[in-house]
Amino acid sequence: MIRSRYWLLVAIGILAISGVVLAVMIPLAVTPYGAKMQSQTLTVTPEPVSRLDAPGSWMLPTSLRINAASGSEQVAQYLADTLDALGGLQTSLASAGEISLSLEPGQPSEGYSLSIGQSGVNLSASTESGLFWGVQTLRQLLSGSKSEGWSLPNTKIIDYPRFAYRGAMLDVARHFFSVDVVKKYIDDIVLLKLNALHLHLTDDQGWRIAINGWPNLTDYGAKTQVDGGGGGYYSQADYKEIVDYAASRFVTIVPEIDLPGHTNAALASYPELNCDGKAPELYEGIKVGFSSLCVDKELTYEFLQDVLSQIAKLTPGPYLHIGGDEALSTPEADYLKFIARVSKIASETGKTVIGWHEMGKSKELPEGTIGQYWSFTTPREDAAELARQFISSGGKLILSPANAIYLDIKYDESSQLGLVWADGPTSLRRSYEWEPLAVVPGIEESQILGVEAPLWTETVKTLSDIETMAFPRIASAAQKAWSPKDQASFDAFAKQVANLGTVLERLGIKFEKAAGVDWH
Ligand code: TNX
Repeated sequence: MIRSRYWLLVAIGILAISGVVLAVMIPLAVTPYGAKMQSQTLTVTPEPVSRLDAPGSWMLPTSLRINAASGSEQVAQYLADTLDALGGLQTSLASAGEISLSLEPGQPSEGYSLSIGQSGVNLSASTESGLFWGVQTLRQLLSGSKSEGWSLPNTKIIDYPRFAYRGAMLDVARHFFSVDVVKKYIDDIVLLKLNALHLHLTDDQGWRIAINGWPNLTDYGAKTQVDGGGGGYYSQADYKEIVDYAASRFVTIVPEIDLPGHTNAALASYPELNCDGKAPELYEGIKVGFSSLCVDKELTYEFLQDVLSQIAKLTPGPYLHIGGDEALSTPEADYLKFIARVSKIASETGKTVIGWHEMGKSKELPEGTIGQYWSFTTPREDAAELARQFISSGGKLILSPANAIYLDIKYDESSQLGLVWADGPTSLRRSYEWEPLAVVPGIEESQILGVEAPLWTETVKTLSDIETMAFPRIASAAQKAWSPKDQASFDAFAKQVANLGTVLERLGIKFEKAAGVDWH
């Protein structure tokens, strides 16, 4: 009797203790990647470094005040505009508020910490860029509607990027895109905390930036694009407008003048740039590797001195990209002579030079030249060796593995847009399942500057085409670039992407309902 009562008490005790433990654990349950039981649909992409949810959510008052610490007014205004655009809220900047932005030293570069609770939102960072990325997290955590109001889940997030360079590339040469389209793409990519936009400004099909002293480049060489339809170019004032807009979104513009191949538009504009003095026809097809600047003419270097110094002067960011890819009609010895000379001209502008990985053939690269790797996630031919050459000359790598994050490759056989090389089609799964450190054997984490997702535009003609090819695969590139090394499985990532789809829809960003995602 006494014994059985004893066991009954023990059993009740165990039940009571486990009940308390469960009650505490369930609301706080954290998966290794931070997705919570309570708010599983309100995931953030790229996945934050750490996240701890609490039960419940905070309803935003319709009349909302943001308290912006001095130095953070620009980000606060961006947040206010973003919130007001949802509908149903009226946001103002004030000396006290439900949302507070503060600048405090001590957090990692571009990092932020965010806490959402019953009294509102606290966002802090060491720099404005950190606050800006924290605001992007907030945008993805919002749920609700204009009529029912908006809420944010109770949570604490600590977050910072794995890599300093997180890029997208837009080819404005194969098809030209207006200043407004480029600005919209900048607005789109910051949602994923990308901080660089590489503009491929020149190619065989068109020269897209005005250069003082060389008017034919734009009067003539900009009039074409793939399959006709006119082309176009940026005046220097247009380009300035783009770099300024990008800077207001903490995005660095990386200009590329592709040399010595991919230069038919320039060669067509100036006969004297050709070795035989004869200008080729303008070109509107999609072949590569048939054009080359004349390596032995002094005029070539006078031309490039003008081009590169003017572009450098117009560009506030630290980088100048000089291409160097697919120079298939430049003999190897000429290529080496040319790269040594032009990379020196480029670095004398004061910028850090970037080149596609073929430039690693040169043993005379300026110290610190960055290589952009575009072979596959498992390197083909001598790509890894060429990439390592940049490391040997004190530089780092930007990784753009073509079989994973070339956004111009078809999603599947039925895709209307896109090309099919690079082992394509490229599913969302394939864009996600790779690890930056495993691409080029023999390099270290610190030798990777970052990750960039290029969008070549042979088949891409409009903003809607751009967005559909980029989203959602660009989210894979963003997660590789931002989130810590041991990343969520594809299945967990697919859940994030499903939530991202809701956010994209709310923001009016087009996307492909790619296979592998249970779209809401
Ligand atoms: C390769 S990869 C290119 C581009 C093409 C692209 C199409 C590289 C540096 N160059 O010229 O547009 O493939 O996917």
